[in-house]
Amino acid sequence: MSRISVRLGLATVASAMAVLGVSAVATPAHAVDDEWETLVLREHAGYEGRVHVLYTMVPHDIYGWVRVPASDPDLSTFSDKTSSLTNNDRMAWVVYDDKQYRDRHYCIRPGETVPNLSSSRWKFNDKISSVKRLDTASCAGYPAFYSTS
Ligand SMILES: [Ca+2]
Repeated sequence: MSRISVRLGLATVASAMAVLGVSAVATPAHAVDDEWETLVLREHAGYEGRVHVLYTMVPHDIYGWVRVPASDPDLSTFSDKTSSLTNNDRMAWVVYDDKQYRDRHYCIRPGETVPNLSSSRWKFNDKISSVKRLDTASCAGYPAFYSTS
């Protein structure tokens, strides 16, 4: 049920973007159907291991229920477990070391992926305990995993 709804929703978004002359964000080749349109956390480096996808289900007039990307102030059982991540969403996300969006943090933009959080660039392996969706595609001043220049 949800998979069909998500596909239809994406088609609608893609059509709207085409009308507006906006090109869709390229989806990484390793993404699978269940990982569309949201932030995907993986237990191991290289996008392996258990998957934790950030979304919530909301009622929809036509499709019944649809999946919508959603922040999480407490990753609970997936806290301190993430070793790689991918942003398949249209908006940027900020990942935090502590719950309730606190402590050290990094921003990941739409279409970006981080294959190994243990890299000396970030030293963020098994740290992420909360994740916040921004209302912009840019990092809006938050420190980013990758420089844009
Ligand atoms: Ca943590």
